[in-house]
Amino acid sequence: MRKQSTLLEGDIGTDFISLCHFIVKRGRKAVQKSPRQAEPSCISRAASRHLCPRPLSGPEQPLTVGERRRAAAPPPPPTVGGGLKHRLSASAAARRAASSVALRAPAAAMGYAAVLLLLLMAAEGAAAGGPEVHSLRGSWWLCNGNGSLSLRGEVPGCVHTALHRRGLIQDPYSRFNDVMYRWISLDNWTYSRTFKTPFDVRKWQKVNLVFEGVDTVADILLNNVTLGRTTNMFNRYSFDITSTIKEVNFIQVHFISAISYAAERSSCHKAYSVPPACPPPVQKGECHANFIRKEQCSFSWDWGPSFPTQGIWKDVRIEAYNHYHLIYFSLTPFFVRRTQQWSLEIESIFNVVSSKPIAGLATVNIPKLQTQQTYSVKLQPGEGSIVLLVNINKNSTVEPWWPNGHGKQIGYNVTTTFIMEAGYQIEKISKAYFRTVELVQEPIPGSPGLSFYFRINGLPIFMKGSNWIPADSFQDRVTYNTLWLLLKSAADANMNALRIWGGGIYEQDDFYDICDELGIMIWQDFMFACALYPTDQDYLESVRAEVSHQVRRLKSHPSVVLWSGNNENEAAIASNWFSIPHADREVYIKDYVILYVKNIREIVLAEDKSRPFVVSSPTNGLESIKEGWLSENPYDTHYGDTHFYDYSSDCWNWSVYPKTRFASEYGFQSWPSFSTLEKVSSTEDWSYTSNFSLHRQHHENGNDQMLQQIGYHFKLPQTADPIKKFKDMIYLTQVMQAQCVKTETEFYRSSRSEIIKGEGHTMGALYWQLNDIWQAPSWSSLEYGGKWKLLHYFAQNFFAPLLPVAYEGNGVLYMYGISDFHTDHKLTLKQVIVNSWSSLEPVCTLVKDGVTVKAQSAVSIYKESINALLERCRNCTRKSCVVTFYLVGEDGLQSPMNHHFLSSLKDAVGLEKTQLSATVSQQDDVYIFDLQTTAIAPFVTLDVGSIKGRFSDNGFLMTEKKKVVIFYPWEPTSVEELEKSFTLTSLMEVA
Ligand code: BMA
Repeated sequence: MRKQSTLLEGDIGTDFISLCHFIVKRGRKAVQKSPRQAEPSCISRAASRHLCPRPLSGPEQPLTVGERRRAAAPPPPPTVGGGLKHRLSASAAARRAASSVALRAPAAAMGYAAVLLLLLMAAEGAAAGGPEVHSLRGSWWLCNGNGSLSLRGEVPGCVHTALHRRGLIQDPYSRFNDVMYRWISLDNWTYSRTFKTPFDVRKWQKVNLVFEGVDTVADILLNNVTLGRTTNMFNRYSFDITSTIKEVNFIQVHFISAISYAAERSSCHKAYSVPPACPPPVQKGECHANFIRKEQCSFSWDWGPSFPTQGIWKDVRIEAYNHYHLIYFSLTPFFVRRTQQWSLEIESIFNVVSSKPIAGLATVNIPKLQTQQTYSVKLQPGEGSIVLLVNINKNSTVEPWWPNGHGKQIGYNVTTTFIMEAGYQIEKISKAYFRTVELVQEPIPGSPGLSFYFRINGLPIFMKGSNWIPADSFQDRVTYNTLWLLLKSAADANMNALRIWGGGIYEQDDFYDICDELGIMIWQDFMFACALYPTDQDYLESVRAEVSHQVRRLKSHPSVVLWSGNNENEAAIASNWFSIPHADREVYIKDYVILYVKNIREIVLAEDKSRPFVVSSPTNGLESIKEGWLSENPYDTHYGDTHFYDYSSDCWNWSVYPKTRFASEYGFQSWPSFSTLEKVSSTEDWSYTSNFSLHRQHHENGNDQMLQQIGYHFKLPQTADPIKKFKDMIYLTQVMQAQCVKTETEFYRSSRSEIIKGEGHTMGALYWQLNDIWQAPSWSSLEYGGKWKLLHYFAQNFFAPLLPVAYEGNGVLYMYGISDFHTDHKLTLKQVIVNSWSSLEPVCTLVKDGVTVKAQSAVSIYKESINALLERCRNCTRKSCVVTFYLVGEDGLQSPMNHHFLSSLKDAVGLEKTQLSATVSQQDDVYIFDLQTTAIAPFVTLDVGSIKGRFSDNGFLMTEKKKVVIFYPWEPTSVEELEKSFTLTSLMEVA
């Protein structure tokens, strides 16, 4: 990058900041100083919990003194990751593998008498006696550290949402509230409630209190007995409460401020510092996020606010059972090349209470694939896994799961039944998806280095998509509908992949279910980003449990195609973002390898052999491994993936972009639309230079960078009307962003099939970033609330399966035909139309028949010198004409219309003020916008304010008198409502 900021020297003991985006080749990461943090004490500070009153009237009756069923024993240590902690050691894993083999014995090996007996038991109702599950979701009491605030709050939920719902604070996203409400995260809150045990506890051998997610550091008490402490929001915690539970119970979850905890952990790490200490001041965030296993961006990011929440953010329940209990259940497919047969690995992880092994039968039935197999199994006391290897009937045709645009997303119903000699029968009904995934890193003829691409079901797939960040600072506001709208929008824009970025969260189950359904491949980062991390024993233990839990939870999803250790941490060390003195480097390299290679990678490989793993993004992949897991230059275009940002070069100039193997991050900022900002701002905020506009911009110089980029090709608004000026600026930032990301993405897609000077073979374009966490300027293409920015409409086109792309080099206009189709297509390049800006009638057209665009390739389809073209189209100059073009094939096959500007639009000659008009009508569930123009209009934009929905096209170049645009509403609306909110803009309206 042309990074303007300079690197300030400092030793590691100084508080640091990291700017987490960075630019390849062109510079180093900017590091700035920030005020030193107050030194916290190393003594664990208990929250002021005694001040927190017990509820007098809670969601249920206040606690009465009840009989404790058993004498209160000292609390057992909590088990994390579903109580499977001990199984993570290498020897334990080996033991498990050995026992798994024994369990694969077919039922025939078991005596027939025993089989019969078990089946009889099943018939006689062994199904009875299954576990009792009692949810503790719902209304809890919340109170702050000194007891001055006490209120009801929902679980799952967090303190901020509870305060807002009760009217005690305003919308935290409004105006400057992120900094005003800092006190909420600095306080130590307590969640509590009473509950009656809805079953007779004497009937159960084991009762557990299970938290699917606690955010983050909290002491858990039941009936005033401390059960343990949670310290990792990504873990599942299970506490044995068999001897603590009573008929009526009082549960307390005493939180400690995540900010104070992180500071304390950092100050206790005395041997050496683990930078960065603090985010840059422009982010208005909190320090030491890397010392707490919590959503890293909740301490602020360059697109997001600082809301380090406290709360019980996932399900919490009581589970009571006898004999055994199923904790995890997963299905992973494998294709056995030797036999050309699919197999399914079904892994069940049990907790067995009985002191003796429990034998039984497991039956797997996949009716559609005429596959049924029965196995004799034996559950050993304690925790352990059963692995069933199901060979799919060779005579059945298995339809594989395909990414969006490449085929269907077929899944098969699988019923797995466990009938055991003791206890109850378990029947699991699930879906199995069959697909293979390989990350191909092999030599490419004519190029140094290695390829880096995904082969799905044996077919190379170009990954098209973007990067996902958390959809809200308050996860309890993220509903199924929120996720569906965002992910469907990704699929509708022809995306087939998203990277879940490592500074956020492992997403909720619904997210992955929707991706399975829509064919969106997931590149899943582990949650480490833009920082170095500690590796002390308890931290590592916590991470190990987290990784194992998340892999077990997610590995059945066909959408997940890659595990990736972290975001940019290989680069952080390699490019020395944190100015680590050379002599100290080894310590950090060692920690890096311990964390991502010796722990995370080992666990992932042991838990899931069905998908690839890379240690970082960006990385050089195999080359990084060769260089000791850290490459000298992880941005090398000949290996792995790259992240690339350059805000100062003219983004229309494709020659600035790296001809990489895989572009996993790149992008430009824009502002969200006025209707989105209006909800969280006041009239005085509505200017590009207001305090509000500065406050919301978390990326150093972000607003100026946008201005600079706009200035290359567009005139800035001059109007005296301040609100119009603000709206025009917003519009221009969106036009600029859409055009920049279009140019860059088209460059990556065009580079798919060629090697030039050893570079190329690009097989992925994931721009930064898909969605927003709040209403602020960012790199996103979808605004907070789901509204499509112009970039998203452009993405729909630039990710189209069939696309012609134009670019200039040395005065020559080249066109490429890009196809993601599985078969070759004979097409017509129809047409290259040249329009003069001043007329809706084309000056000249060119039709080129018999253009072959091979399956899954990018090929050159047209070449003409600009001078020849201008000459051919009489009276044209670079400034007075524009080129549009598209591809047409048989059976209605058609690419989107694309265009190429021959000069900057600020220099265009002949562009006139247009009279744009539209009429709206309803047709079934959609609305039709009939547009008319009196002259060519660039970047025509339809907007219906806050009415939820999207248009079929937007931000287009209108070169014909009429155009029909469809509006797909996401909630009920009417012609009248649409007309009221409707505005129509083009570049010519910016004055
Ligand atoms: C990348 C990401 C994020 C960041 C983005 C924009 O490096 O990994 O950390 O938000 O750049 O700066």
